[in-house]
Amino acid sequence: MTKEDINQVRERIEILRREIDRHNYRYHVLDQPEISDAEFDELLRELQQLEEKYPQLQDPDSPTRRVGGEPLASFETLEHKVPMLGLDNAFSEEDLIDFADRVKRLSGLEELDYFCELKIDGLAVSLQYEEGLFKRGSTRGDGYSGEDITRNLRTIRQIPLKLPEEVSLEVRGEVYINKKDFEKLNRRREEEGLMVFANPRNAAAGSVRQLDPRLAAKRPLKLFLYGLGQHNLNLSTQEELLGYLDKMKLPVNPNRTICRGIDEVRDYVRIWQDKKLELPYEIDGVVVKVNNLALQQELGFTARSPRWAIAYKYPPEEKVTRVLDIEVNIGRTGTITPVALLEPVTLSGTTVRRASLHNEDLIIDKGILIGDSVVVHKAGEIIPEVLKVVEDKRSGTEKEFRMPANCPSCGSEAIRLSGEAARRCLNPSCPAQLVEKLVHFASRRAMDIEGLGPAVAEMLYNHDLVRDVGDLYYLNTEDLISLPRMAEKSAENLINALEKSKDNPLRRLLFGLGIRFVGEKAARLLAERFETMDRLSEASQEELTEIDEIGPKIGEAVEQFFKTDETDPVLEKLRKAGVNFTEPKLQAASNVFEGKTFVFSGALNDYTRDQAKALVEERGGQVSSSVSKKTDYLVAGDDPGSKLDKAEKLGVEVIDEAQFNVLVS
Ligand code: 0OX
Repeated sequence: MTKEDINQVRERIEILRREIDRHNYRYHVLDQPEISDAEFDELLRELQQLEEKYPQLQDPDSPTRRVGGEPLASFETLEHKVPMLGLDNAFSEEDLIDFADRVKRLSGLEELDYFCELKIDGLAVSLQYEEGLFKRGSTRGDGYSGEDITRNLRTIRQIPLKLPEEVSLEVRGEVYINKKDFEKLNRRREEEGLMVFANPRNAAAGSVRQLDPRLAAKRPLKLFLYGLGQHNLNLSTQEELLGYLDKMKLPVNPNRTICRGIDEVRDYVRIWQDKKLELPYEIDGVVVKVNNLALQQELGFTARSPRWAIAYKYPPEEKVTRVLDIEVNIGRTGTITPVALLEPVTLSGTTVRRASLHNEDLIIDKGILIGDSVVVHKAGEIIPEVLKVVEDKRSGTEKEFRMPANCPSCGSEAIRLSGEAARRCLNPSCPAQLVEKLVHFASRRAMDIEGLGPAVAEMLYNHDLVRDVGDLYYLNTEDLISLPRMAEKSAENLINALEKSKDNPLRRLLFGLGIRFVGEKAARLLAERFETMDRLSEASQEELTEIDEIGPKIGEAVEQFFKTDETDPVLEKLRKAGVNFTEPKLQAASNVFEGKTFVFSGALNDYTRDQAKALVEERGGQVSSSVSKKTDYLVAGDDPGSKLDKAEKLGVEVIDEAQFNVLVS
């Protein structure tokens, strides 16, 4: 290889690294991807291959080097040159005014500007950059030294490994997990019999403090940065500081504002009291800071916290209610979960009647008895959770709950497998599991069979009409009408919904079949790669795990599923009934979208961004990454984020995925 050749490779590598960094930033920080996931993977793969072939051109700060190395035995300690102090709290508007009065008194100023930021409920971290390169990062610890979590932080794609300028500085912020991601993570953990996290904050803290960076990389960690530690920048206000972090392509929360005087702060705090429920992440208040940095310095710190900032804390939405009873629920994989039946209470706008208690250890740890008064809230503002028992309210009549030694549905032994927190019923013909399987199969994100909820599924089973999902397609209206409380119209609707569901793409069927560890994403990846059920059923471990993101655990579960004796008869029933076993390729269509511009925001259930874009383009339309007056439709998926606000402001038509489906069909 000549010198020119190697120079050409070097140049290509540099272009790839820059491009990958740019796309990472657009995707993870701006939420405005320009290219599809597949195109991004292609760039990354090309870079990986070149770096493997030319080891002399490797670079520890290359975007290919985000995860690496063996699990640690423990974390090293890193000292904070500038202490990472906590914040003083304000719990009322009076406390806010007291804070402002103190600032006025100490500064001698009558009027001054404050800067308000949302208080992210996560884990404080510090990141150190040297000459523009991310060198190390740590937790807050005791404020003077924390744990070296560099390798975990490197896995967070929002953290640039290289800044646009060669500056040396320490930035501080909060690592967090989105509410929906938290829910998904816990659902998966529950399925796997692992301990669930109590709230998004604990999930974020547990993940960041995970000793194996490869596991940390799988957690949906995100962060916002809001301050500096050691640095030699010349900045004059907090507003400017955050603008500078933005310019350095670091993730900064866009919901921030300058307030002229404490009255404006109070208004801001009031607005977010309700609006916080619309955010995709949890906040526990608003951080109010003196905007002028010189004045901040002048005001200085007490032993515990800065005098120039305060955290206005929203009261947590907690209520006291009673545990009327504890029942157990059997999931579709046999997990036996205790559930508290509560005296109904309203929390974050909905009536709560049940709360999962997850497993027996948790009941013992919290000391929950049947009949107890308990404090409840919604973890991640979504999931009802029993926080603690109000022991003072005990009357002595409360009863201890005992986890059943046998499955209450089929009587098989409820086994606690080693390393699992949950008990399981291992009987594959357990009625409760079969009913849950039917419910999952029919759920919106799977086969979307309207009218087949838990009550109907249970009746179908109890009346010997259905034993597995294959039997559903052999039901007729008469069968259904014979069920108690099933009107003719409902029966017809259900038959129609079943008929319609036969045309679902393979990915929905695969997800619906409830193969262990195969969630929606894995189902889609498998369907896209193998295109038919037959090809998938014959795929080897190697072929399965060739797909990025399909690891050995999923691979084995898929292989096992097709090997199990019970699977074949079910698939045969489905096939004979005419249920679609293929994943359709994107179809060509007419130019119905000519001149129309679409913007996608948030996650779609049925399509990857790439597929959705292709659907629009095949119909003569255009897809743009940002909303403007020229946008014709904003397609809002889950967690649509700021684009939705912008679309609403500009009067752009907002449609959901179902409406998009109608437009393309
Ligand atoms: C937050 C948050 C926390 C840090 C030390 C002095 C000011 N959780 O979102 N802290 C701060 O600033 C403190 N800002 C925030 N936005």
